[in-house]
Formats: sequence, structure tokens, C-alpha cells
Amino acid sequence: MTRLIRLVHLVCLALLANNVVRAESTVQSNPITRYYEFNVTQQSINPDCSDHTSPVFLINQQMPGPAIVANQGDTLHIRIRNQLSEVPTHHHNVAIHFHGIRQYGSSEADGVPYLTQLPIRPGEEFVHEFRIVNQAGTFFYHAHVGLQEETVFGPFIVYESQEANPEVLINPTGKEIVASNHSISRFTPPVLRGGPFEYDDERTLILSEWWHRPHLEFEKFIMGPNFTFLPEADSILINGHTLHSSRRATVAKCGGYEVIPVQPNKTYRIRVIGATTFRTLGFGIANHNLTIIEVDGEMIKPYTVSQLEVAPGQRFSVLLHTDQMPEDYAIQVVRRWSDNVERVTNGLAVLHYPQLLSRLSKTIPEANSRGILRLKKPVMLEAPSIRPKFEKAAQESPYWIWNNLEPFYGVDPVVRKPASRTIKLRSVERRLPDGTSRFQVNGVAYSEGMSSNQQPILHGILNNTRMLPGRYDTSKSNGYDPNLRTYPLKHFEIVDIVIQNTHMAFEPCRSHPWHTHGHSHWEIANGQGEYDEERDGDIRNIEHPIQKDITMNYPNVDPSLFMNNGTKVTTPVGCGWSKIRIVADNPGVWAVHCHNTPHMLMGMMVALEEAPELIRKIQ
Ligand SMILES: *[C@@H]1O[C@H](CO)[C@@H](O)[C@H](O)[C@H]1NC(C)=O
Ligand SMILES: *[C@@H]1O[C@H](CO)[C@@H](O)[C@H](O)[C@H]1NC(C)=O
Ligand SMILES: *[C@@H]1O[C@H](CO)[C@@H](O)[C@H](O)[C@H]1NC(C)=O
Ligand SMILES: *[C@@H]1O[C@H](CO)[C@@H](O)[C@H](O)[C@H]1NC(C)=O
Ligand SMILES: *[C@@H]1O[C@H](CO)[C@@H](O)[C@H](O)[C@H]1NC(C)=O
Ligand SMILES: *[C@@H]1O[C@H](CO)[C@@H](O)[C@H](O)[C@H]1NC(C)=O
Ligand SMILES: *[C@@H]1O[C@H](CO)[C@@H](O)[C@H](O)[C@H]1NC(C)=O
Ligand SMILES: [Cu+2]
Repeated sequence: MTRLIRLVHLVCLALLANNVVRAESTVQSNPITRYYEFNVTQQSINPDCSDHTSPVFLINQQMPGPAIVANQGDTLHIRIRNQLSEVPTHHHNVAIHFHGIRQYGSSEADGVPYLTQLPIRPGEEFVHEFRIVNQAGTFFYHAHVGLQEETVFGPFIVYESQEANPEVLINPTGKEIVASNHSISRFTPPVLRGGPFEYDDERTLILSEWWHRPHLEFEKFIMGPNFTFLPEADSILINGHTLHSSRRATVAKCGGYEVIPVQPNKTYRIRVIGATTFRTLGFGIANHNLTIIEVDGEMIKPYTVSQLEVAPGQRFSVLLHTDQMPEDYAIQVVRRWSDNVERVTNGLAVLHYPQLLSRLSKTIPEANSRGILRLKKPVMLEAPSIRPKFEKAAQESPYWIWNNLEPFYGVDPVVRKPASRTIKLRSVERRLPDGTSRFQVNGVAYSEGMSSNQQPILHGILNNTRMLPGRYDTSKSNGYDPNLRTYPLKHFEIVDIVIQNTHMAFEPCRSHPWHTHGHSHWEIANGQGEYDEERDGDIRNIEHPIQKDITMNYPNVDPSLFMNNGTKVTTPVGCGWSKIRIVADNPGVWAVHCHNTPHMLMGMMVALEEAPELIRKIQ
């Protein structure tokens, strides 16, 4: 939930006083349809109060974009309007993906250009309609074209029931609401319940990166012949802002650091969303431990840490107890898996206990141009001096605490079954003859539209113009169909995918957060060096696999592979692998890719073509 909505309902509470009847919070809400309207426009922003302003794409002129909020079982109706100007290049086309939403039976709403839809051209619109089936938790949405997601993203929160939903909507019609209709009254129930957990309230923190270099120019650099390495972001933003340099925080209209107001002696569910394009971050809040209770939409047995590792695309819910002295505490991020790069970042926000809030400003509601009530907030230009402590780079180790986490409701028995087959996706970074760099997966660097002659694969399936899989023997090509240029799956197959990381000997091995569309997956094994089916096929070294939609492929170098028989190896060697399992229970066309977006653009992506004959039958 965004700060804005939070403040709006604080205001409503204040204005409506105590004489309003609370909605029946113990009753499961009836599923409803929620309508959203996202207008994509170009605007210049300066979110880190630097001397640099860049033209970027925004949703409804906001960054982060408006929060999508729904209950499990609801239907979403999201209209995306591309209101950018027409340009001769494709660079003003847009498409929005709802990250972590499984889209059961609604592959066409997944938002991946040329797999599930055409990109939306300037002046056009596209409506995503889908039901949220059997999942709840913390999600987000982001652009799935180029590097647009740098600024086109926002939270997507799904409550498992009305008891977890802090915004009890009093809806006169009882059927349909416009979710952004602020004339609907909102209340905060006294206690919220998410799964087995109780908490007083919740807050959302969405982490992103900000480059002073314009995103189109940056994209050309990444894809072009002069690419060397990915430059650090100039700032890490928390809920869309920070200060580039605290010594120069004198920019007019500087929004300052994000302020997260809390009450003392309470328990908060803090939702942390890794909407970064590129970097994996350490996340901490000074003097406060964080108890993990949710990962990527799955409830976890409570596990307490002092910091999180947040890879691009990952989400966590943590419980935080406000048991410290009333003060300002820094919420901070640092780089992880950074090779030799400086680890500290300027990504800061403020956990703000109330004494200071009342000292700094009178909280007077004011209406903005659209009539939405806002609280005047204190603008904080100085970061709190109480900072979290972070691990040193040398203490970082592959797999972080992943093997200690356990699903709250038990491990799904499907992880103990034999797999129908194993697909190995081996990624290799190559410098091509034209000077460009590409990541090839099993020899193929994915590029938009390559599988379907610039037509969405799903359209070809739906209108019977695409060949069905099965004509080619894919057993020798790790499941890849060179004719369809996808990885076809049969309905209800249990498919293990080995994500194989490689590097050239003596060059760095990088981390890659892999994401599965249309499915959550279980990571069931991982290991060092190169995966060998015969030797490693039976390894199951993760005791309690949890269901998530991002798995970090960690660098895990096998030094013995550097030298082969005394000669220096000049071909890419394996430097760590992860085996993830999906059940092919969702016919559709699904992207599987590295969520480090520059890597994805450089080719680190494949398409699963799952039971297409069933999609066709439905029509
Ligand atoms: C989006 O643009 C349309 C057409 O200009 C306008 O009617 C509508 O109010 C806009 N919606 C938002 C949320 O800005
Ligand atoms: C907003 O809600 C009010 C009251 O519930 C209703 O009368 C009005 O029609 C709604 N507006 C829209 C645009 O749906
Ligand atoms: C690459 O760099 C060279 C040398 O600086 C320059 O001449 C060329 O225009 C650059 N190419 C692109 C595509 O930017
Ligand atoms: C928080 O609770 C503790 C123990 O119940 C109490 O001593 C303390 O005064 C409370 N602090 C605040 C700020 O209410
Ligand atoms: C955080 O947890 C550690 C380990 O359980 C404990 O030693 C420490 O006191 C806790 N810190 C706070 C601020 O609660
Ligand atoms: C089927 O869909 C493809 C892809 O959108 C399109 O090019 C083609 O014209 C369509 N064919 C028919 C017969 O509708
Ligand atoms: C070294 O290479 C030779 C020829 O390829 C091979 O016969 C021999 O077994 C290798 N020795 C080791 C220790 O791998
Ligand atoms: Cu990657």
C-alpha cells in the first residue's frame, strides 16, 4: 500500500471520528471486480534531489505507480493507455507485467510483448483482465519493455481475506467498486490477520534504482557495440525517493527521504519489494530485527534476521516490533554481490516514531488537484544518524539464509516426486563479431519477437495459425524446439529446470535472479561448478523448499574447473547451478528469465509454450 492511501485512510479515520460502524471483518469478502486505469505519459523528474532531471515514463504521473490492492479471488480489470508521443522507433511502445501473479487461465493478461500480446503503441490501449486465484501476498507490477521499468512500477498487494485487508471498504452497491474511488470510506480494523500472524498495521517499501543517464541512451549502450560493464545506479530509491547527496539537499521542491511513521509498542507487517532493475540489495532498519513471514506470496515459519537480501523481483513481508526509544531510525540498503564496487549506497528512508512527527509538523489534511486528501508530511533532508549494521562483502555467501526458511503450511509433496524430465538452461556471455555482448541460453540469445515473426505467440495459438509442438524431437536439445523457438511443455508434466551459471576462467562469476512467469517454483537443489545430470541428478540439498517466483542463481565457482589437465581453459565453465521445479498446470506462453533486466535484454530469457492445444480448445 502506498503512503498516499495510508494517509488517506488516516485522514478518513480522523474525519469520520468514532461514530462509524466497522465493517464485518470476520466475514470473507465476496469477490469483486476492481477497476484500474493506468495512463502512461512522459515527464521529467528529479527523484533524488540532484542537479539532474530526466524525461521518463510514468503511470498516472507517479513513481511508484498507484498501488493495486485486491483480495484473493477478486477480478482485476486494468486498462493501460499509452499516451506517449509517436516516435519512429519502437521505443515508445509499452507493456505491463503483474509480477508473481500466476494468471491461471489468463496467459493473455501476463503483459509480455510478443509472447502474450503486442506491445501497446502510442495512442493505443490494452485491458488486462484476470482473477487472482489461490494466492495472496506481496507482488508488484512493472514495464516489460526495455529499461522502462526503471520508473514504470508499483506495488500490488493481495489480501488473503478481509481480515488481512487494512482498508475495509464500505461499498454501497456491494458489487463493484472503482478501486481508486476515494469517496469510499476506509477503516483500519483493530488487528490484522495474515495467515497465522497478527499485526497492528502494515507498510510497504518498494526499492528501485535511478540513473541520471536517460534510459533510452542507457539501453542503446547496453545493447550496442561499445558495451563494457553495467554502471552503478546514481541512487537507490525507497518508495520513489532519496537524496543523491545529503550535502546538496537544497533543491527546490525536494521531497526529502521517505518517512515511514509508526506508533510505539506495535507490530507492523513491512512489505519489502525488490523493484530494482539490476542490483541485489542488503536491506536493514537500524535497531530493529526483521522477522520474515512471507516470501513471494508464500507464508513462512517466522525467521528473524537483522538484514534481508533483496534481489530484483523478490518480495518479503517481515514483522517489526516498535519496541525502541522514540527516535528516527535509518532504513537503509547496501549493494550485495557487488564484485569490487563500493558497497554503500545512498538508499535511505526514515522509520519515524510519533513524538518527532508531532514536533515537526501539524498534520493538516489538504486536497490535491484531484481532490484526494493528503497529509502534509515533514520533509526530512537529513538522514537519521542511527544506521543499521551490514555484513561485510567477505561475509556474503551463496544461498544466504534460504536453506533455513520453511513454508508455514508445510512442504508441498510434489517436491518429493520424480520429475517428468529435466531441462538444463546454460547461460553464456559472449562478445559477438559486431562487438555487442549477448547472454546465450543453450546457444540462443532471446530477442523480442524472434519466436513468432513479430506476432504474439499466444495469438498464433488462439487462431490456429501456429504449429503445435511435437513435430521435433526435443530430447536432444534440452527441450528446446528450434522450429518454434520455445520450450514446449506437456500438460501436468513435473519439470525440473537447471539454471546453469557460467563464466570464463579467472573472470568474475555473476549472480542472476531467475523469474518464472505463470508459475511459482520450488528450488529443490543447488550446487557448485557445473551440473552433471548423471552425477548430480539426485541431489536434494534443500530441506524445506518454499514456493517462490525468483531464485537467485548464486556465483559458486569450482576452482578445479579453471585448469584442465594443466592447460588454461578458454571456454566458459560452470560456476554454480540451481534446480527449480514447476508443475505444468497452467496452459499458456510463459517467460522464464533473469530479472537483472540488462541481462534479460541481452538475451537471458526463454519462453515456455505450455499445453498450447488446451488453450486452443478453450476458444
Ligand atoms: C487517463 O486519460 C484519460 C484520457 O485522457 C482521462 O479521461 C482519464 O481521466 C485519465 N486517468 C487518470 C487516472 O489519469
Ligand atoms: C465513487 O463512489 C461513490 C460512492 O460510493 C459513487 O456514488 C460514485 O459513483 C463512485 N464513482 C465512480 C467513478 O465510480
Ligand atoms: C562506439 O565508440 C566509438 C569510438 O568512441 C564511436 O566512434 C562509435 O560511434 C560508438 N558506437 C556507438 C553505436 O555508440
Ligand atoms: C511500551 O510498552 C512498555 C512495556 O509494556 C512500557 O514500559 C513502555 O512505556 C511503552 N512505551 C510507550 C512509548 O508506550
Ligand atoms: C535481534 O536479534 C538478535 C538475535 O536474536 C538479538 O541478539 C538482538 O538483541 C535483537 N535486536 C533487537 C534490536 O531486538
Ligand atoms: C492470427 O494471429 C496472427 C498473430 O496475431 C495474425 O498475424 C494472423 O493474421 C491471424 N490469423 C488469422 C487467420 O486470424
Ligand atoms: C589429461 O588429458 C589426457 C588427454 O586428454 C587424458 O588422457 C588424461 O587422463 C588427463 N589427465 C587428467 C589428470 O585429467
Ligand atoms: Cu542475470
